[in-house]
Amino acid sequence: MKKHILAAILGATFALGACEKSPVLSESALIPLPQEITDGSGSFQLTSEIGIRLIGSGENLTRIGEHLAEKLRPATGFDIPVSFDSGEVILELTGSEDSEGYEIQISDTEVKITSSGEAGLFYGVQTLLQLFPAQLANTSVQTMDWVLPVGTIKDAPAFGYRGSMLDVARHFIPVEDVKYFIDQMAIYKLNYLHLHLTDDQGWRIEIKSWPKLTEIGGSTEVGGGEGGFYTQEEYKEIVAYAADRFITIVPEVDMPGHTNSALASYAELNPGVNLPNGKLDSVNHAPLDYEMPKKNPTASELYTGIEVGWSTFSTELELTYAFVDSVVQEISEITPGPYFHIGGDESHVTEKDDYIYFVERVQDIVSKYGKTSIGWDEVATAKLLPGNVAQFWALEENAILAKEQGNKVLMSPAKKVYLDMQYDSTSRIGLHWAAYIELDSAYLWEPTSYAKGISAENILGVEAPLWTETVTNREDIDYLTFPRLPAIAEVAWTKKERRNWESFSRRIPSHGKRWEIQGIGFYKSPKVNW
Ligand code: TNX
Repeated sequence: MKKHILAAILGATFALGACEKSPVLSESALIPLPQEITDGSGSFQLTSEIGIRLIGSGENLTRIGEHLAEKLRPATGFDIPVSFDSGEVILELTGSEDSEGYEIQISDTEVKITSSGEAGLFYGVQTLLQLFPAQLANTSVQTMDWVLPVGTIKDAPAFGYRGSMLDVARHFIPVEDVKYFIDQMAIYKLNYLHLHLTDDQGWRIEIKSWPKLTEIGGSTEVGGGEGGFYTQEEYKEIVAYAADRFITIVPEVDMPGHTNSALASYAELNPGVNLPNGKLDSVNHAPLDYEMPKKNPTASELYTGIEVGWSTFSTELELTYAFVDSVVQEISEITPGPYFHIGGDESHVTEKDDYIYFVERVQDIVSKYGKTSIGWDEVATAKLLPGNVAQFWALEENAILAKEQGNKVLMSPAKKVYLDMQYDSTSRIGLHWAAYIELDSAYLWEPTSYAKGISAENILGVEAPLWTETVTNREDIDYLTFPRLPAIAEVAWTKKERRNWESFSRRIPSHGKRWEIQGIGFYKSPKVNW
């Protein structure tokens, strides 16, 4: 009798084991999908004895190893030492290039990630982390087998610029939430975070020579909340935090439109200004020699609504350029990345000629401080400096103007990648002036054929902006960002031949599980079987 029970138990256990499919590498829920995946047979199991071994040299190699260990430790409960001596999970840096490509080889005894660049190694780590079961996202120990399928992955991105944008002006986003967003971007191999630092409703970055920008201009936001701003120290902290995750910050000062917060901070920036003795009274501002306008200066009112296109800098006022010079200088000095975004969108109340004159002068200022300008697509109506970039959001004809000047285009078509667009008419927040953007719509477009006349060689990359007129906190960010940001990350990383909505919709639920574990309130798109 006893024998029979034992046999039954054994049989049942065996049958259960046989039913449980061991994971297959090419069926893993990787986002963005790697270029090449080759299946092997067998599996690698992470045990409590496991260590991470580093091979090569590079100032960030240890940090990348630690990053991996820190992600593996909480849920596995294993020690996972990182060393140059031994370990079954190997990170090998084979060069000192800024390569973003990598290779992963998994056998039943070893996992090895190889890249000739630190960024590539970091991306290999992100891929490896996604190969583990979703339970890895837990912060407490989970008793389970941590098994990886055997095989090989070879990967590299389609585009070198894969970005997102946070509008920290309409609603201020605190440093902690920006860092949180950076963490999420890193998981999906995005490498540029554009910060929209100024707009009509708020000025969010300390400028030491123009302190009222943040004192006054930073004091409110859409809806009349208290606003806020980053000190230069805090901005540097964001820059460093992003750099640790191979993400470059692109600061934007939007001008000549979208400038009410500056105009409300300094009366003398408004047209009709009359400065004492024709000189600036602040020690920090360069003295000016030009004809003084007649009228007394009046600062504009702070603005907390969401209309666009009604403010403008005074393009004929010399002080405007002295102002822009200081702002660009101070921000450039604390920005290691190559780009400075000058905005340039929706300047509906700036005369066309004045607009062109302004954009061209500001480009020169940016270039003087060693940066490359990016501007919203309207800037292509001016003569762009070589290397400068037009960010396509609305008008194809502007993208073509950029191309005809030999300049590159950054693809941010509002109808596809504007994260502030509602998913459908029932979405609790968001706008819909460009489109309703369901998950499949955000996924199903191809940068190299989206805008007529703009093909691969004209494109710098892809960026998904999150405008924040309706976004007030982290829950709002999560709701609009997930799951669309991973979809757009795949558009930017994975070559078009490899992309497929069916496949994406099968991979995304595993990410949903991770978000659930982490308390990320994502949008459960009805297009996906979560
Ligand atoms: C258009 S896109 C804008 C922003 C708004 C956004 C809202 C662009 C360059 N300008 O000022 O925040 O629409 O969706």
